[in-house]
Amino acid sequence: MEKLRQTLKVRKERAILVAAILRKESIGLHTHSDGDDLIELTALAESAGAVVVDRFQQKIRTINPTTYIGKGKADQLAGRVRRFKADVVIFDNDLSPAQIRELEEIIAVKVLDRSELILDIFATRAKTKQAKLQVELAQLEYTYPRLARMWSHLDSVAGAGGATAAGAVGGIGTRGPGEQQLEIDRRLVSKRIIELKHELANIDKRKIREINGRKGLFKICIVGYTNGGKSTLLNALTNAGVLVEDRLFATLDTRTRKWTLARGARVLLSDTVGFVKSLPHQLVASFKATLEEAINADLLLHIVDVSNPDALKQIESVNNVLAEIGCGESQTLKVFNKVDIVRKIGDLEMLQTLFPDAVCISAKTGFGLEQLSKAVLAKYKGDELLLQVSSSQSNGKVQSFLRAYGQVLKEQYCDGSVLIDARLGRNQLAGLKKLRPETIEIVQS
Ligand SMILES: Nc1nc2c(ncn2[C@@H]2O[C@H](COP(=O)(O)OP(=O)(O)OP(=O)(O)O)[C@@H](O)[C@H]2O)c(=O)[nH]1
Ligand SMILES: [Mg+2]
Repeated sequence: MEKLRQTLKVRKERAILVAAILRKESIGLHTHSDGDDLIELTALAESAGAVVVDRFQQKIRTINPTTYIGKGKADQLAGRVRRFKADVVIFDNDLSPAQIRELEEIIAVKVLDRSELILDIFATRAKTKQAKLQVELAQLEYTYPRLARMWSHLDSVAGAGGATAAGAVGGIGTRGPGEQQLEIDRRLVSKRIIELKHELANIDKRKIREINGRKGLFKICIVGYTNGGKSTLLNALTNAGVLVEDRLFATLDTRTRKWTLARGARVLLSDTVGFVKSLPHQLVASFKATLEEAINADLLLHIVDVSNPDALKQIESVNNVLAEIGCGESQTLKVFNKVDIVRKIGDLEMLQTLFPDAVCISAKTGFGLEQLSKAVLAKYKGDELLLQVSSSQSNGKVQSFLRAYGQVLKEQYCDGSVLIDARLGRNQLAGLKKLRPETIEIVQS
């Protein structure tokens, strides 16, 4: 198993990056400028520890079923691999096992696709036991269908993690293990997958118990594209001391801290793993326990790095992942971060037109945090109700509650009771009811 994971590592290897972009002539829509795919892939490859030596962008009309890019282009790529002494070629696209096999034969070095690269980054970053198990499961599930390739690969590619162009691949024809060995390996992998699922299910249960223990508290989870500034925001609001790095996927687990919005309004704030475009489905599935915080949140703060020219596409990617984990309908507040380094004001204005309720902040300088706190407080309270509450004068808790969480407008005392006119957020109504006042009348909602 260890051998299998080693194969996918790209640490310190010389990498050539390839993005094959399907021409969408019929639609005539340009959703991003040329080169964007490689900017993100470069950041991902560097995050994994690879040294990017060359980049190759190819517009294609159709996907070649055997080699993804055209055969001629694959030959050109082989030439560049020799010229730059590359050890690995990383595609921005997701390739089929057969396509990878074919490409490796032509290019003569290891070929990885985008999902394998992301899985490798997660493997490098995983620190907690839970994260390690989650990544191992995702890697095994993703590579399981590729097992035939992996094993032939191990035999033919010289030393995973340190292969050089010279003599790297002996070709698929020199496949090492026979079919029987392959079958044994498959069985080992599926056994390990079952074990991992079992272990993770236990962690999952513990996590759910932990979250249930926080019932009654208002839970907020910061979500967003990786490197958007989620951990920086958690630190700025709660002094959490979470690691912040200008690197993709700095955070792989979830931290939860108490955050005081205003008098009487204490909430729980969590920071979690970041998302990225086309996050491998297996990874999202196995990170379910980590994402449990987002799934159970009363409010999601969707943080957007508005200094990134791809901000809008990143919002879409995050929405897709949220829908995948079942948070598509959750109450969300958009937070536009990094306004201190926005270069194109026009882009920010366009985003503000699309999302007029978004709050602009800089988690780094502290700009806008006060306004964010107010906006969150409004969500915490819910829409404001005008109430008339009657309570026994001996039950002082009702009055204190209304003073702390709402706004008392009038108090009238008669016959041992007090009649209070007050404003209160809809979400606080349950708390008020628990204190058992004599009557609650909603005068206006
Ligand atoms: N200029 C500027 N930089 C920021 C701001 N917020 C965060 N950053 C920087 O952006 C980088 C990423 O910040 P993180 O807080 O680690 O981002 P994250 O969303 O937690 O990222 P992952 O955990 O990797 O998904 C760091 O270098 C931060 O210093 C901001 O408001 N302005
Ligand atoms: Mg983080």
